[in-house]
Amino acid sequence: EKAPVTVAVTGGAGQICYSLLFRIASGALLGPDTPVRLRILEITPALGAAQGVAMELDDCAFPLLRGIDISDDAATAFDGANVALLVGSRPRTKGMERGDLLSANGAIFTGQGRALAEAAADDLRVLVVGNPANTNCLIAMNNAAGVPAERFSAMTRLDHNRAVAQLAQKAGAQVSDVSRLTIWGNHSATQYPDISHAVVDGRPAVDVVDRPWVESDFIPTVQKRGAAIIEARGSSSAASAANAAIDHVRTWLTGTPQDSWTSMAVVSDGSYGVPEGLVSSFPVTTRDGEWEIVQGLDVDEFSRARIDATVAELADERDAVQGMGLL
Ligand code: NAX
Repeated sequence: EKAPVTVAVTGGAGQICYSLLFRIASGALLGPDTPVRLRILEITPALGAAQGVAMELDDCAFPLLRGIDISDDAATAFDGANVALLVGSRPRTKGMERGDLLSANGAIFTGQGRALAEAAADDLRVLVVGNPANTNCLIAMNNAAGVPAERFSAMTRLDHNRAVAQLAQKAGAQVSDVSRLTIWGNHSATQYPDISHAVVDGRPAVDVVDRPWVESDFIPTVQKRGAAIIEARGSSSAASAANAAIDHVRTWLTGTPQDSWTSMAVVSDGSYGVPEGLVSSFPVTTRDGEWEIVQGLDVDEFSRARIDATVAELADERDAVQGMGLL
């Protein structure tokens, strides 16, 4: 039997984790042959609720689940973690300014970055889901001394999956027939879902769908999908976010398909004019737990303006948290 893999998850009592933890324990994250140990981090007042989730995990009698530990101390929760899913964060509440949001999360992600560096396993891989995801990731990455920056990523896979589904529906194709779609930039309403290199059923997507649809329907629908879910469901995306987190890590560990790529927010090396050091979503290929930014794609004027706008927002967020001494 394979050795168990330790997966640390934060925000264990929250709504995303109510779906995510069960998928992990069932084998969806690491495959049907890999036993898993869960280590859950929650804030002190939510420990009881996290305990309740652990009871339900027990009640599933998942054959691959080899233990659940719960803590309100980051270094304890991250002990030996091979994979860390940072889901918990401080959401924006009524009347909160952006600066308040960044500083509240700054306190969380500086501490969690340090705790990961101190306690996690050498092969650690980190996915930040909690918003503002790119900047929270930037903060954790910069505070995790000794952990290579390439081990950190933020989630734009939900945006990517949303874009794939929208394009497939419009084209009358299956989602599995869509490839080479890209989400650029920030996981926010400025993100740029880009179909200019996408392929639908062997044909260039730009030949399959019309430009007005892309500009006035597709792009805003993907950008505002989170708000549309809240409007319809009365609470924010949870199962689809958990599913995207599973997809993100599974793709990272097992690889992208030949001739295609995925979208991941990773540290920029300056590719496509994105300033070095920002955590931005890019077209990315993966293999055996390593990622690479797809090189050499043409960026037309339309795409350039949209990439620049979302990257400018990321640079603003970086400047704000840098000004707070969080990096
Ligand atoms: P919930 O509010 O249901 O759960 C969050 C949980 O995190 C709570 O139980 C809270 O106690 C816990 N928490 C807060 N601070 C913590 C800390 N310092 N350490 C450990 N746990 C802590 O939110 P949920 O719906 O689960 O969403 C979680 C995060 O994902 C939010 O920030 C949300 O904005 C973000 N999302 C990100 C998405 C993405 O694509 N990147 C999409 C879905 C989602 O909106």
